[in-house]
Amino acid sequence: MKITRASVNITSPGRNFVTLKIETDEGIHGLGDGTLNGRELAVASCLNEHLLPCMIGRDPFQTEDIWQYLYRGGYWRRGPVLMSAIAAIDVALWDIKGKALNTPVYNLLGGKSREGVMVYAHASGKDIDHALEDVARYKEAGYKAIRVQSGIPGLGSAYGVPRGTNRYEPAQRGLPHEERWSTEIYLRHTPRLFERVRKAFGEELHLLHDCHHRLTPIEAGRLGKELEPFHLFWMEDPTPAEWQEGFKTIREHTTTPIAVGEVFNSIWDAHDLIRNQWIDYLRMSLVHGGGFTPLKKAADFAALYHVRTGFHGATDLSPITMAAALHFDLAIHNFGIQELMPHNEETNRVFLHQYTFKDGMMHPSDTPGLGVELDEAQAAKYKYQRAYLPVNRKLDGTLTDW
Ligand code: KDG
Ligand code: MG
Repeated sequence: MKITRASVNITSPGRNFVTLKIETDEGIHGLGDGTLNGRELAVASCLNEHLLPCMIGRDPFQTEDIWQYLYRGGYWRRGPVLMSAIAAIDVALWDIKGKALNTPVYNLLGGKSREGVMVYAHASGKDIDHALEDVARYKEAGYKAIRVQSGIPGLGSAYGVPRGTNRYEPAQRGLPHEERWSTEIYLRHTPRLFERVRKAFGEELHLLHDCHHRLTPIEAGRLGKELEPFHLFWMEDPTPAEWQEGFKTIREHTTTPIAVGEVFNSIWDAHDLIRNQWIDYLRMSLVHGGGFTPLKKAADFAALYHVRTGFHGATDLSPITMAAALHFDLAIHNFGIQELMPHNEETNRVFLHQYTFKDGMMHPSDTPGLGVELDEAQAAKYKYQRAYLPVNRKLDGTLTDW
C-alpha cells in the first residue's frame, strides 16, 4: 500500500479544527487531528509546506519509521506546532492500518484491557451555589467523576466558568480578551467550594479540580493540603511545569493526587515528573504529544512509576482525537480517567463518530480504524475564524499563567 494524497481541512463549526486526510492507492483513507488552540494555521502550514510532501509514496503501515523520520529526520524537534503536525500524520496512519486490517485501533494497541473508559465532566457556576446545581445535573446524567470550578466573589469572570448561560468554550473569537486573577482570594475560596460539594454529594463521586498553572509550588502545596479532607481524584496543573522540580515541593506537602501535562508535547516534558513520582496522572494528549507512536511509549514508561493517564479532552481536541483517546484508554493497562467536554451539534455533524456514552463510561465502538469520518460538505459551511484563549492578569495588571 502507498500514500497517494494528503490534504488539510480547516473548519470552524463553533470553534476551529485542523483535520488531515491521508489517501492510499488501495482506496483506504485515514484521518488525523492537528488542532492547536489559537495556533491552528501554524500547524496547517507545517503540514502543507513541510511534512506532507515527504509522505507521498510511503507505506502507511510503517508508523514507527515514519514517526522517527519526521521527528529525528527533520533536525528540529519538539514544540507544540511540529508535534501536533506529526500527530495528525501518525493518527491518520493508525486509522488506515485499522481499516486495512478490518479491526478497531484498540486491537492494534493490545486489545481491550477494560469494558469502558471512565470520563469526567466539567461542572461550573458563577458561584458555589450555581456550581452545586451543575454538579447535580452531571451526576443525574450518570457521570461518576466531575471536575468542579466556580466563579470567585470579587474576581469577575473566571477561566473555566462560562459567561452567562452560554456553553463553555475556552477559546473566544477575535483577539484575546483579558481576565483578572488573585491567588489570595482563590486560595481562600476553593477549599470552601469542595467542602460544600462533598457535603451535598457524599463520598462516592470522584471530584477533580483544575488550577490552570497559576500557583507557585508552595501555594499549590497549601491548596492540596487544605483539600485533603475532601479526597480529590486529582488537582490539575497546580504550577507551571517548565521547572519540573517545582513538583517536588508540592509532593512534600500534600497527599492530594496531582495531574499535569495538557501543554506537554514530549516525554521529555514529563521525564523528571514521572521518574521521581512527583505526579500521579499524565495529561499529554495524542494530538499535542505526537500521536499513538510516542504516547504508547510514554504510557509504558509512566506505568513503571505507578503514573496513570488522564488525557486532555477539551472541545479543542476534535472528535478524531476523542476517538483516538478512547481506543488508547481502552487498551493500555495504566489508564486512569479521560476528560470529556462534549462537542456542539454542528461539530458532531462535521465529524461523524461512533463512540458512545453510558453511565459515566465511554466506548470507542468496534468499527475498524478510529470510527470517525469527516463530512467535507458540512465542514465547508464553516470558515476559519481567528480565536484565542483569554489572557490573565493579577489585580495590579501583572500577567500571569492561564
Ligand atoms: O486549549 C486549552 C484548553 O483546552 C484548556 O485550557 C482546557 O484546561 C483545560 C482543560 O483541562 O480542559
Ligand atoms: Mg486543564
